[in-house]
Amino acid sequence: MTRIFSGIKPTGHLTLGNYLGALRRWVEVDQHEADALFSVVDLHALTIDHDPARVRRLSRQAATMMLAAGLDPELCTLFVQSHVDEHTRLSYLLECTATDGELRRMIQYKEKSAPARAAGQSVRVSLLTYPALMAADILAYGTDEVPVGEDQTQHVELARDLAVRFNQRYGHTFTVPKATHPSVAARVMDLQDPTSKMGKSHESGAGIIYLLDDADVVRKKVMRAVTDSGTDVAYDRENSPGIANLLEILASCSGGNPMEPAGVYESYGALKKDTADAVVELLRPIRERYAELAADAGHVDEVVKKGAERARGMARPRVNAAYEAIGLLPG
Ligand code: AQP
Repeated sequence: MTRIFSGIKPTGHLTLGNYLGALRRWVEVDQHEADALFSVVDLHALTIDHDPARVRRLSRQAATMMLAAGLDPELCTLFVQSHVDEHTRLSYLLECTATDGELRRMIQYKEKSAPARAAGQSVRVSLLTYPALMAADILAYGTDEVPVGEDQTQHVELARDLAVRFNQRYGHTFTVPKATHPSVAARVMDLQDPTSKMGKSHESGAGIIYLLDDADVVRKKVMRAVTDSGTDVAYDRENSPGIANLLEILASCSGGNPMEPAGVYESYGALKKDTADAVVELLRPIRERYAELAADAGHVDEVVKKGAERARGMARPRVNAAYEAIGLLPG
């Protein structure tokens, strides 16, 4: 059976991008068809300035949201990354396999370190080494496939390179994984800036639809979405990114193709109204289930505790084998 690993970083409230780009497919397809592990990758939230209480709160919230969206602990393994030590144990070996040039080339590193430097702030070493930890998340489980949004492709490519290099140098230890993406909405864009992705840690939330936004807030955000000055509703990512983004969101919510509704609308307003309605309907059951689950934090804690035990059992033999292969004396 195909082994799948993917994760969500608790750096903000989960967004429509997280859902359409990743979570929905984990729920609808991956947990049914594969041996799937899904993790709240909390260690990755420590690579930038963070508030400890907020990270803890967002970690539980992310696990709750993953359950509310439909992950079923009977069908998949849901756990918190820091509860399974094998991730950090393996990460060090992969830092010893990667080069600093490789890590410096990562787009997310460049995008996140440049503004910090420009503002005279220091950059944490972990922001540079984060892809080695992400490679460890993936490789520890003998993962075949990593279902992610397009923004994560480069990191999965690095995990592939490190697996191949490690296997060549020290003997076959890791499965070489590949990234998979949804066919529509692999990159949901910010409604106020449709040339940048909808990211949960952006400071202004005006262009971001959070999964917990209520119907009125969703409607306001979609109706105020930035569009170009024309009137034609055509699917053209390059010249009309705002409209293309709305068409993708609408198609993704209703399971269609963004080209189809493009010809149907005669005004931007009508497209926005239908998109808002589709998003509201998509999120309604998730918000309702979230409210039930959030009232019982003990249940969520129990689910992730059991998930961590299962994950540990899966990761430990491979990580121990990697320690031995690289030349460390067994303890
Ligand atoms: N806008 C998006 N469109 C499609 N997919 C997306 N994902 C995130 N944003 C979009 C996918 O969601 C999964 C979990 O993402 P993550 O939490 O690991 O971190 P990220 O990719 O860095 O997401 P964010 O929301 O943009 O976080 P910040 O703002 O903290 O960097 C991944 O599969 C991701 O591809």
